[in-house]
Amino acid sequence: MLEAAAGLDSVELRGLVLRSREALGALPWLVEVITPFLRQVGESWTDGSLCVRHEHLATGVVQASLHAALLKLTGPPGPPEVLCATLPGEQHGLGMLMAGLVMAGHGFQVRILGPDLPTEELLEAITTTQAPIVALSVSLAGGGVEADRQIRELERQLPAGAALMVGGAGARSVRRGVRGVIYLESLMELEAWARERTGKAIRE
Ligand code: B12
Repeated sequence: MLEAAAGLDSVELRGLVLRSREALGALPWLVEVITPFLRQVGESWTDGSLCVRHEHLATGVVQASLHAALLKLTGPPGPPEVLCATLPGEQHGLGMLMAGLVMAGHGFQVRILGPDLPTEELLEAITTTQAPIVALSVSLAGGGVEADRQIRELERQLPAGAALMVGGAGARSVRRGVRGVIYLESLMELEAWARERTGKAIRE
């Protein structure tokens, strides 16, 4: 996959992504293929072996395949509902899509509100949908005291009955995190959380 990205071969990359999705279940695909691939892209970008154009092409292919997988899993409307987003200023949106996909696999009605979402927009969306879960993804680049401050402020303003879930490489790290927020370290932890909550195994 890295070779296809380096060669700007989006057709080959799309084929590899789709074939691995078909060969594996949703969770192993995300954990064993997509996550390491994105991390490799990040490392190659840092060491200069890939440039922005390669990263953008790779990200675009992955993003499209995650959206396609999400569409396939979307069932009839109804509870449990979840809103997925990232904090203002956070442009890394793939973790949010991956978390959404795991939850959709468990029968959650997932609404993707996208990255870099203003707090007031998110609060309006929670009020409109009355979703009980709001899942946020915080990247390595986005995590830190400012993200914690935004999360604390959001938690304080949440309507009754709504809970905030936060994950991603920058979500908490060594920081203590914000009281009242559900922190989950990985997609595996999310899968276990969703299984316990719904009593259902993940749909493929
Ligand atoms: C693609 C990418 C971008 C794209 C994002 C496009 C998009 N549509 O998402 C763009 C080009 C926008 C971008 C920009 C930047 N990026 Co960037 N990016 C990446 C890259 C290659 C992949 C990101 C990704 O999707 N990762 C997905 C997974 C792999 O991330 P994860 O957070 O570990 O999440 C996993 C789990 O924690 C969990 N999870 C995630 N979210 C959630 C949520 C819940 C609820 C749960 C339960 C679980 C969960 O599931 C994930 C999969 O297993 C990473 C490399 C990397 N290692 O991640 C760099 C990386 C994150 N970026 C980096 C940097 C520096 C930047 C910029 C500052 C660069 C710049 N100078 O402009 C900007 C910042 C933009 C901003 N303000 O947000 C650095 C951060 C380093 C650091 N320590 O700060 C990284 C690590 C690259 C590197 N090696 O240097 N980036």
